[in-house]
Amino acid sequence: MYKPFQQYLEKSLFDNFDLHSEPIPQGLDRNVSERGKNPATIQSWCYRSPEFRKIRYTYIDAGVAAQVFNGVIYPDHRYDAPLLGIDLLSFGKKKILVVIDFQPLFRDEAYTAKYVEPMREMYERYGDLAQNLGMKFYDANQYFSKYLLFAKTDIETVESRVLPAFKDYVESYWTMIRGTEPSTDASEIQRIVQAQKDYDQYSAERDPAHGLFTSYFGNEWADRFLYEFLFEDAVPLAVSH
Ligand code: BLA
Repeated sequence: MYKPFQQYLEKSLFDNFDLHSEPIPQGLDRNVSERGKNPATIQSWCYRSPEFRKIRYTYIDAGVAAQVFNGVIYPDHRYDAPLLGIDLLSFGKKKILVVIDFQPLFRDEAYTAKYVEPMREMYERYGDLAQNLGMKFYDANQYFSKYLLFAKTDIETVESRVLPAFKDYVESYWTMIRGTEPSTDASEIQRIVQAQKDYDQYSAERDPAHGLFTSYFGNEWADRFLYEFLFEDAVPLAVSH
């Protein structure tokens, strides 16, 4: 159900950037589970380009039980720009949740003016997808912008509204990165390295998908997937889930 999103992203990436494939750790690029009622397949892709140090996305296809398209694009450390975050979820037709955001690395006023405020016009075109839903797992004030699209919706709206919004966010993310001057200052770059690392740590610790990965593929695989691929710059906590 989210395959058109993946196809669009892939084509737009290849059309706009000089992509190189990045290896995915052994056994994490693809897995198939026969545990559930429906067989579940998870598959991931990873690239880099001069502008982006890590482009990763994952598709989970468990038939009607689960369809997920999740991805994060990390700019090169010379750019303080937000990350592009995508989480499109569908569980058994009734529960469809879509999240698309330019995920800010910093929260100060200058940063917000530079990267978040320009999203406003685009955001306002999709008012129906900006539902102000409360967050259970994450803190909406950390690594989310106030112009994120976050909606509980249905299959028709995914096609008619979410896909156009997704394309708009993706294209304007490319425009944003092109308009950003890469830093050459070592201490500024170090600050960005740390902020992206903090994002991985925060995300790995909060990720609501660990249970989903465990139910299909087991706890060991779930831990590896989280800490060796999705959020590889995070350090596992001493106590596991
Ligand atoms: C919520 N994301 C969720 C949920 C799951 C996933 C299972 C909980 C849905 C629920 O029951 O309410 C799934 N997360 C995944 C999967 C992967 C993952 C499958 O990382 C990896 C393959 N999440 C992101 C990114 C964003 C994001 C990049 O990974 C940013 C756009 C947002 N996901 C996001 C938000 C919620 C969510 C805001 C709601 C969480 C909350 O209520 O706190």
